Amino acid sequence: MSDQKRVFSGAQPTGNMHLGNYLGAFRNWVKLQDDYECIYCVVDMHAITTWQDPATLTQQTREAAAAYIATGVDPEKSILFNQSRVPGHAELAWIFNCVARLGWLNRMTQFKDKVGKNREKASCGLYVYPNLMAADILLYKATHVPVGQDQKQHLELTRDIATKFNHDFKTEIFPIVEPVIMGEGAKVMSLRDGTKKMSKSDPSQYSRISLTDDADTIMAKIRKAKTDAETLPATAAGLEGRPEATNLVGIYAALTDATRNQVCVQFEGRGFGDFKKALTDVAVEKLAPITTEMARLMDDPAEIDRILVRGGERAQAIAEPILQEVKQVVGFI
Ligand code: AQP
Repeated sequence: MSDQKRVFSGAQPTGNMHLGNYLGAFRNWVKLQDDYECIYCVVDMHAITTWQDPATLTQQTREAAAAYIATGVDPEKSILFNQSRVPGHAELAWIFNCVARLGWLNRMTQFKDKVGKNREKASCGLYVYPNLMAADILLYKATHVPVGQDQKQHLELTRDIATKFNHDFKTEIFPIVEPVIMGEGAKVMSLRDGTKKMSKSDPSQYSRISLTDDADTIMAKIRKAKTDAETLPATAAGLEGRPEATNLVGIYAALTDATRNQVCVQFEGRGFGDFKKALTDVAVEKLAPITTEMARLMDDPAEIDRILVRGGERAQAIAEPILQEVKQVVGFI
C-alpha cells in the first residue's frame, strides 16, 4: 500500500454553496493542499439522489467548481473534477452495495433527517448514498477526508466498509481513512433556527449566507437572523442553551480565526444589534472577494469545463489501476 497521504473531499451541486460549506469544508481544503495530494470533486452523482432539474444541475456543477477555485483550491496543484466523469465511482459503489449491511444504512441519521415521514418516496440512491461516498474515497485510496461534523457518521461507514472488504477478501487493499475536522466553523447552523444545520436545500434563503450573496444581501440576512433577548456572555460557557447566539458567535469566531471564548470576551455585555453589525463587517470582508472571483469565473463556463475535463483525466489515471486491483480481488475477469 502506498504511504502517500491523499485527501478526497467533495460537495454536492444541489444549490448555491454557502457559508457552512466555506467554513466547514472549502477553507480547510485550501489549507490541506500544501501537505497532501488533494482530490476535490463536485459530486453530481450524489446530487441526483434528490430531484435536480438537468439544466440547473449543469449550472450548479460549474458554480460549485467556481466556488472551489474562488475560495482557493488550485486546480493545477489539486485535482478538481465532477464525479460523473469517472465511471469507477459507480462501479465501486455497486461492489460496496454488496459489502455494506442493511443494518448499517438503517442507522444513518442524515437519511432519516432528509426523508422525515416520506421514507417510502425517497430514492434508493439516497438510501445507499453513504456507499457511494465510501466508493468516492476508496477509489483513490484516500487516507484523509476533511468533513464537517455532519458527515462524521458517513465517514465511519466508509471505515466499516473498508474493514469488512479487507477482512472478507483477506486483503489490505483499502486504507482506513481518518477524518480531518478543523477549527471553530465545523458546523454552521441555520440563521433562522440554531438547532438546524445551514443547508442549501432549506427553503428559506434567509437561513443561509450564499457565496453568491452581495454585501447588501449579507447585511439583510444577518440583520434578520434569529437571536435571543440577552446580551453576549463573558465566556463561551454562558452560551449554553442559546443555540442561535452560539451559532452567530461561532461564525464570527470562524471568520476571524478566534475561539468562541475570545469572541465572548471581546463582546461581553453587548447586545445583538451591535454584534450583528460587527459580524456583517467581517462576513462581507471575507466573502466579497470570493463572490467577485466566482462571478469572474462563471463568465467563462468553457474554461471551467476545461478544468473539469483535465481534472477528470487526472482522477481517472489514479482510479483505473485501483479499480482493476479491486476487481481482481473480487474475482471479476
Ligand atoms: N452547515 C454546515 N456547516 C459545516 N459544514 C457544512 N457542510 C455542509 N453544510 C455545512 C460541509 O460542506 C461539505 C459539502 O457538503 P455537501 O454540500 O456535499 O452536502 P451537505 O452536507 O448535504 O450540504 P447541504 O448544504 O446540507 O446540502 P443539501 O441541502 O443539498 O443536503 C461537506 O464536507 C459538509 O460537511
